[in-house]
Parts: sequence; C-alpha cells; structure tokens
Amino acid sequence: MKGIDLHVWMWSGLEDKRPRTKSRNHTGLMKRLNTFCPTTTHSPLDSVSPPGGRSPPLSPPQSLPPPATALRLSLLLHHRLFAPLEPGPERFSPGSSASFPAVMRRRQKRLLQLSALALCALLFLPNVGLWALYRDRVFDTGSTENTAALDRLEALNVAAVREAPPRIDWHDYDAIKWDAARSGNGEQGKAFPLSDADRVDQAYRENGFNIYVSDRISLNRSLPDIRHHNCGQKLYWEKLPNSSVIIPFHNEGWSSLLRTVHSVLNRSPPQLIHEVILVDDFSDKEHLKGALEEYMQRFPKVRILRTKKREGLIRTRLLGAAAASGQVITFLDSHCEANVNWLPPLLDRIATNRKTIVCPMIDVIDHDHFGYETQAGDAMRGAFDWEMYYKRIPIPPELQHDDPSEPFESPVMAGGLFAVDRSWFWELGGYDTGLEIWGGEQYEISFKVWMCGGRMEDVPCSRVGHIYRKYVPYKVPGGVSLARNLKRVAEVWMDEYAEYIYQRRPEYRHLSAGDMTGQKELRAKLNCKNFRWFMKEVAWDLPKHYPPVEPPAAAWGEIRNVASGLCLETKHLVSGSPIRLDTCVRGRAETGWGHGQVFTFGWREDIRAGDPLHTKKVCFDAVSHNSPVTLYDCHGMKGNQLWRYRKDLSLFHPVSSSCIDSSPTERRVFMNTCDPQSQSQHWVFERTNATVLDHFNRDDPH
Ligand SMILES: [Mn+2]
Repeated sequence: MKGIDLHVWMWSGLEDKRPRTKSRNHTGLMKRLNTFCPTTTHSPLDSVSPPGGRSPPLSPPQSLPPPATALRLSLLLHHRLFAPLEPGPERFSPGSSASFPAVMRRRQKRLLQLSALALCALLFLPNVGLWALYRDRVFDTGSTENTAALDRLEALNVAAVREAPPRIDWHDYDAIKWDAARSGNGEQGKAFPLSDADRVDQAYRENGFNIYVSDRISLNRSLPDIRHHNCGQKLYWEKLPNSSVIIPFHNEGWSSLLRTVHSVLNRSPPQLIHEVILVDDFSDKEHLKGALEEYMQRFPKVRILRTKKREGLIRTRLLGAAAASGQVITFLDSHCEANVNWLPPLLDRIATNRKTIVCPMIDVIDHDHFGYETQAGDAMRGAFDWEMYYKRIPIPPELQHDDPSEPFESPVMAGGLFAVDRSWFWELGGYDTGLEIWGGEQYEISFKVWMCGGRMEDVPCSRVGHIYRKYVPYKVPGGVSLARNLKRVAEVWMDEYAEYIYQRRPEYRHLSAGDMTGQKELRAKLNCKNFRWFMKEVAWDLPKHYPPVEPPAAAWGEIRNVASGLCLETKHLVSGSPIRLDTCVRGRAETGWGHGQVFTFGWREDIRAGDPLHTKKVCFDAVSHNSPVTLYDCHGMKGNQLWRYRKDLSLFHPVSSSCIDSSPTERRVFMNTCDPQSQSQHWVFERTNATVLDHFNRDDPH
C-alpha cells in the first residue's frame, strides 16, 4: 500500500514536463519544505508535485517524523536526487532536442536543487543509515562535481542546524495594550446596558439582532481574551502563508459588517492578510452601495465584489474564492468579530499540512446586548443527527490532548468560518455548485475533505465571535433548497448511510436533487474513501450520541394515572408547554397517535413527546422536587431530563430524588416527595419493553 503510494509519487517526481506555473500551484510537500528551509530562494522544488490526494501524511515538524514517514520522505528525496543523474528515456529520448551543453546546464541547476533538497533531508532525517546509503550512491558515480556538491551540502547543513527554529510569537502586543485600555459601550466584549426602548422589535427586524445596540458600539471595540491560557505562549511558523479573507453578505447592517472588517484588520498581522474580499449577494440596502465603497477606500486591501442577481450564500462564497489570490482562503460571516491573534494558529496548521481545513472556535455575540462569551461547552466536536441537523458532541477522552489548547479533529464544521489552502480547496472542487442558496454545504466540504485525503481541525487558540441571529430577517428564496441540498450531499457522499436519513425524512426519498454525475466523478477522481470509513475512523463517537438505528424504547404510548384514570397530556408540542392531566384519548374512542398523549421513554432515558418512530425534540423536564413538569427542548444529556420508570409504577426523577405526582381536581402534574403508597404517583404506560426497562433499572432497587 505504502509502496504503491511511493511509486506513483516518485514517478510524478520524475515527470519533468509538468507546466511550471505560479507558486500557488505548489503542493503541500513543497510548502512544507519551503517552510522548513526558509533560506531556499529560487524554486528548485517547483517540480516536486505529488499527485492530488496522495500527499504524504507528514507529521507536524515540531516533532521528529515517525519512522514510516521518515522512510517515505527519505526515499522520495533519495530518488529525486538521483533522477537527473540516471537519465531516463523521457529525458534523453532519441527525439529529444536537448543538446549536450543544455544537459550540463540542467545538471548544474539540478545540483543546486539537490543542495536545497538534501539540506531539508538532513534537517528531517537524523537517520544515519539512510543518509549513509545516499552518500554511498553519490560517491559511486565518481564525479568530482558531486563530491564538491556534497561538501557544499554539508557546510550548509551545519549552518542550518545552528539557526534558531523558525517559530515566532505572533502576538501584536501594542494592539493588545491599546485594546486593554479601551472603555465604553460594549468594550472588553461586555454586554451593552439595554433599556426597554432598546428592545423594540424594529431594532431586530432588519438584521435578526439588535442593530441599535450594534450602532452604539465602537467598530474597533475590544474583546476579552478568553483563550486557554496556554495560547499566550504558543509559537507558530515564522513563514506562514498569507490569506484572502472572504466575507459574503446580504443586506448586512452597517456597523456589524464594518466591525467584522475592522476586527480582521486590527487583529491580524498585516503581512498575513493578502486581501479582504467583501462579496455582496445582491443587497438592496442603500448603505451597502456607494457609502460602503467610499468607506472602504481607506483600506487598500479591501475589495468589494457584487453578484448580479441573488445567488445565495454558497455561490456567493464561491465567487469570492474564485476572485481570491492569497495562498489560503479564510471564510467569515458578515457579523463576526475576530479575537486576539486569531489568524496565525489557523495558518500554522495549514502550513504544517496543506490538506487540513481549520476552523476557529466560534464564540457567541449576544443578539440583544452584544456581550461576548464562549459557546456552552466551549470546545466540542462537530457532528450531525440522522435528520442532518448540526450537533456538537464532547471530545472523547481518546482525542483529548494533555494541552487542551491544541487543535483537535472535528468530523464536520459548523458552517461559514474556516480557512483552507486555496489550491486544495479547488482540488476538492470547491463547493458543489449544484447546492442552492444555503444549507448542507458545511457537510459537503467536511465529508469531502476527510474522505478525499485531507483532515479537519478546530483550533482552540483561534477565536472568532459570531452574532447568532434571533431569526433570519429575510426570505430565503426557494423553500425546498435545504432539503434538496441535504439529499444531494447524502446521495453523493453518504453511500448506504443515506438510508438512515430517508427513514427519518421519507419525504427526501423521492425528491429530485438534480444531476449529480459531476460530483460522483469528482469523488471517483479524487479516489475518496467511502462513508463507512468516515464513520469508522473520523466520526466513530457520533453513534453513541446519535445512533443511526434508534435502540428500542423502554415504554411508550399513553401514560395513565392509576388513581384518577386520567392521562398525561400536552396541548402544544413546544418547549415550555406544561404537562397536565386530561381524559384519556383512547377512552374517548379516538384513534391514531397524532395527539398530545403519546410519549416515548426512549434509549436516552428521557421522556419525549411522540411515538417511538416520531419523537419530537421536547422532553419531560423538572427543575426541583416540587416544580411542575413541563416540556422542554431535549438536551440528551440526562441530568434534569433523566427519568426512571420503576416497578412500583412511579416515575422517578433521580436529580431531585422525587416522583411525578398529580392532582385530578386541578388536573395538575408536579414533582413531589416519593410515596410508594400514593396512587396519584402511579402511572401505567400503554406499552413497555421489559428487557429495556430492566436494563434501565439495573441499579435501582425499587
Ligand atoms: Mn451568521
């Protein structure tokens, strides 16, 4: 397997007729070598071009390469060193017009290239055995030229080894000092003190967040440095790739858009910002036209592009990416604030492995008062359930680093905030242009990068705040586009796992998702792994939280009180609805499951509205030993939504150590001290599964 890789890869190294184009076609190996050997000036590495999707998995250079990698790298270098000295038929074919002096010049050029490569080789490879092997081969040729070259090499190596490691502290301490000294509305990421007048609907109508508050906070406002304390000490490559920052927007508020741009320019090393590209998706707000252009004239790096019709987020991002010329493209949303030193940690991971897509931690800017804080749970892995809703799951212990500020693998990204090597993005085909408007594209790019030879990481030392809107303030054209997009992603990438989605979303099964041949060809061309591999190697912890096949429920159907003969009922299947007693529907001879008296005590040991195949995402929830029982959004984390259905017919709430009680006269349902004798606390589920119930109750004596 590795041998085959190596072969293909060396063969491409021999290929000399490869068009030598601009530096942006450099491959990961080259970038890595360039990074490690900053003294290499001219492009001797231009022709080192492993075929797409077969880049060697080099280990991060701060550590020694593992033996297998070291061997592969050394063999590669070894072979390349000798390629020009062992003329192959493609170089000296009878039809070749290369004259003898030309060949000599090429050899001299080759020797220069050898020097640079060997210098890198020595830096990487303390493996004396291989090095000795290489040396033997050089002397075998018996050329004085080669001996001299080798001497030069050794001299260079000695010098290079003495040089300090090329990692630096990228913090801008002046900027940090200025930020720390700022005070006023919203400064240091504090909540803006809201008056009732500030909360009027009008403030939210146009943007989905409070634009009045945004307008009263400085465009250069300071943010709290809430990174893990280890982040302050981290060093990153001195030579990082630069980035184009792409910010698509549609009718964005003036201050929220400008604060995004200001934060990027204020908190990024200028040399790493190649450009900022604002891409207007056909906004009609006046302030986004001439005024925006005039304002941005003071920032020479900022460009504004505009679509000619409403294209939707996906194609708008692609338009920006197509116009970008930085080595990396970083996508942001149009209502973000970049936090301290956010960019170098992202670029560093791409410099280490160009096939890594990196995401910053996304912090929460409150849509009411603009306070800045971390998301609940802070660092978590991106995941999805089998209706394709985005989910966050805890980092399993196996993937936790000793240093929690180190980047960690994430199966899928949240959405629009990530950085990617520009050429790798296009090798991956960018986004599928058959995806419409919005939605599903984060899965597409995530599955693709993992399955087609790359990887994805979240970087805790890079933080960007995002305003999560209260609601989407504009009509999203084409209502079925999200369903179509999700089906498209499922069909192209998820193989037999798509079936799990159709089981939950039968309406997707016969939906037309358009022509997918291009996408399937891309997947074949990139020689991508299958979705089973993705589930086994990347998202292996996902089924623990979101099993493709729901384990059987313990009890379901109506829940009838023994004392009163009344049933638990909810009038509305929404968060916050109370659970009450009412006449049992079955007793009223009505049929079907579509009423508010069907509940499922399922595998998560919570009680959800709906029958086992169609549970709603609202759960029985109690907060204390005497609180009412209400429906609340299921959090799936047990805690105050964990229940026990015991043999004495009580519904026990372990967190409060109390039981569900009821008052038939008031039709009230509430928590109370458990009383095994009280029939008002005894409940009968319409159906039960004894095996599952016994398993749930295995530690319970009742
Ligand atoms: Mn957003």
